[in-house]
Order: sequence, then C-alpha cells, then structure tokens
Amino acid sequence: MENKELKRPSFEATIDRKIKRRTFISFASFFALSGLGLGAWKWLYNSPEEISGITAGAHKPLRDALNTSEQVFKQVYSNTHLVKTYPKSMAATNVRVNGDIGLTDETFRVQDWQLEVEKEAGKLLTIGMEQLKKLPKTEIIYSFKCIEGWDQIQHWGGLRFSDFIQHFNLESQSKKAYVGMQTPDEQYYVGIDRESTLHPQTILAYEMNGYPIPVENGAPLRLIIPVKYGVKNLKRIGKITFSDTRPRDFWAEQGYDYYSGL
Ligand SMILES: Nc1nc2c(c(=O)[nH]1)N[C@H]1C(S)=C(S)[C@@H](COP(=O)(O)O)O[C@H]1N2
Ligand SMILES: [Mo]
Repeated sequence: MENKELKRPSFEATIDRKIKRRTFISFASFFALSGLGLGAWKWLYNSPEEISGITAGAHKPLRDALNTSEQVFKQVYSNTHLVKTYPKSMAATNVRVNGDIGLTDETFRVQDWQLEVEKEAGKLLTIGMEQLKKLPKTEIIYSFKCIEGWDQIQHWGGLRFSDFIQHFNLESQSKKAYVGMQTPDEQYYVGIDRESTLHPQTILAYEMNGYPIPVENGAPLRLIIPVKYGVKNLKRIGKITFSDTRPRDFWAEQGYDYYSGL
C-alpha cells in the first residue's frame, strides 16, 4: 500500500484555487446581471404603449416617467415663478423665423381673420382683433427658446391669456385641465396644461417689436408662452378649445415631450 502522506496544500495551490473561485464569481455575476438587464429590457419592450395619437406610442414606463416629471415641474414652477426679462434695447431686431406648418394656406387673409373659441361642444364664440386690442396691453422681452438649440431675446406685445379668459367670461371653461390651440387650417396644433396658460407672462400676442406681427412670425395673433419651449408657441391662432383630456399636439405626436416646459 502506498503511504498516503497527509500533505498540506502548497502555497501555489491555494493561490490557484482563489483565482479560480474569483474567476467563477466574476463570470457568474456577469451572467446574472446580463439576465437582469435583458429582463428589464423585455419588461419595457412588452409594457403597454400609450394611445399613439397623443404621445407617439411611447412605452408606458417611459411615458410615466415623463408624466411624473410633468407633475413635479407643475409644482415647482408655480405661477409665482417669473421668467427672466430684459431691457428693450436687448431685443433682437432680426427676429428668427422657424416653422411654417399651418401658415401656408394661400387663401388666408389677415384682414378677414377672426378668433374662434369653443365654449362647449359645437358652440363657438368669434372674436375680432379690435375686441382683443381693447384689453390692457402687456409687453414682454425675454429669451425665446427652441428645442432645436437656439434662443433669442425677443419683444412681444399683446393681452394676457388670463385677462382674455376673464374678459370673455371663460372662467368655467378654463377650469378644465388643458387648453388646445390650432391654426385656421388645422395643420399645426398644441395642447397646454391650464396652469401654464394662466401664467402671468403668457400672452396672446399681436405685436412684435411694437408693430403688428409679420405673417411668418404668426400674424395676426400668436401664442407667447415663456414657460414653454418654442414648439408650444403656436403662430396664427385660429381656434381655442378647453378640455380635461389632452388635446392633440403636433410635436407630441412625433414623440416630443408633451409638457415641453422650461
Ligand atoms: N403655426 C405654427 N406655429 C409654430 C410653428 C410652426 O411650424 N407652425 N413652429 C413652432 C416652433 S418649433 C418654434 S421654435 C416657433 C418659432 O417662432 P418664430 O418663427 O416666430 O421664430 O414657432 C412655433 N410655432
Ligand atoms: Mo422650435
């Protein structure tokens, strides 16, 4: 019989085992974490999509995250938070033009324009420019921001949206969660949370740099809403609606954030 000597493992052998164990742990963790990642991705991929009409069918968890940030922003940016304003001398004289969706109808005549307000389903109120100009004029010089990456200090004049609501007895309508606006040809349209429309710096503008707004910048009436990115500042307003559900929004339908707050 062989003499089985009780041998203590050599130093080298111990190191070798330790390395093997660590290698095993590394690989096991790698596979476990990969599995988690794949699972998370599958969970997101298989999660329900939102109704594609309003927000381009984002998967629900992503959309939920955006909607949660909307709630947070609404709390943080209450109507007491004012956007920074500048002296008139800083306003651009060469005002940028960006986007002409809803402005291409050849038959449109500024002189014949009237604003339509949907008081309730099928019941329209029509308002002429002279009526709007009777209300107190508010001017604002601020930094207009486009999500494409440019900004410019611009000077706009018009009436506060909140004054408009009061003057035309639209208080009950404006209790609804959203305001919708669209061009007369219905090619461009936005939906905005009521709080932002009632912000003291939100105006229905009819002047740019002290003169009637040029056609390409949204004549005769456009929205200037400094708490939002450019996309929500609809040019050439044709109709205003009120609703508790989100109105259609041109860029949200293309996948942009519906709230688009600054
Ligand atoms: N009717 C209409 N309004 C619109 C747009 C448009 O394409 N059509 N583009 C929006 C975008 S993305 C921006 S940045 C601003 C640009 O306004 P401006 O042309 O006066 O610079 O208008 C917004 N309002
Ligand atoms: Mo924009």
